[in-house]
Amino acid sequence: MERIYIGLGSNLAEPAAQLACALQAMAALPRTRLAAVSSLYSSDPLGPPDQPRYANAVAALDSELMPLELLDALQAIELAQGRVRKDERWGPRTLDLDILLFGERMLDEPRLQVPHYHMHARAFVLYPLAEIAGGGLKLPSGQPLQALLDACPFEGLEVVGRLPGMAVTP
Ligand code: A4P
Ligand code: MG
Repeated sequence: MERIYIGLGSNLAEPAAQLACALQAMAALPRTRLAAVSSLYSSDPLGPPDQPRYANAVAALDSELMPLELLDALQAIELAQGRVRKDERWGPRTLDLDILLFGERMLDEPRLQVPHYHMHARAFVLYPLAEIAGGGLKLPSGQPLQALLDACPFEGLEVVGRLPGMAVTP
């Protein structure tokens, strides 16, 4: 059983509902328990500016799935919720599920890099992650989450509530 943190993002087709639906789907994965969910955040889009604001959250899973099994499962959830992969980088999407941390693992495979390559400087990842993991969490590099938070202002980010029916705490 390993503790895994997932970053959720959406900025199309009722973003908050997309995240709630994705949480239900993750909770239903085999050999997996949904252990914690952050508040729901609204964030300025990173990437092309002519796109709607994002809904973001972070969830903790306890799972016996192997990393690539989990990635397959998450991509199936993205597809089930209407995700269309486009060429435009960082463009709008109905659902993005990123594996931020997978236990203590450092993975560098063609389909999967963990820790997630962009988590270190993104407020919409770091603040919800800290909410459920605590600033004392250490990355596999040994770097404390708190050090990343100190270098990343709470900017363009807003707590907008809880995800419906998801008041799950550690
Ligand atoms: N992949 C490799 N490592 C991982 C991982 N740790 N977790 C591979 C998940 N996937 C991983 O992902 C492309 C490929 O990355 C996958 O096929 C998988 O094998 P994708 O979801 O198809 O592409 P993407 O998400 O468009 O690209 P990228 O570079 O991952 O984008 P990001 O970094 O996810 O950024 N602004 C706000 N405010 N909030 C957001 O949530 N999100 C993005 C997307 C842009 N701007 C945003 C937000
Ligand atoms: Mg992604």
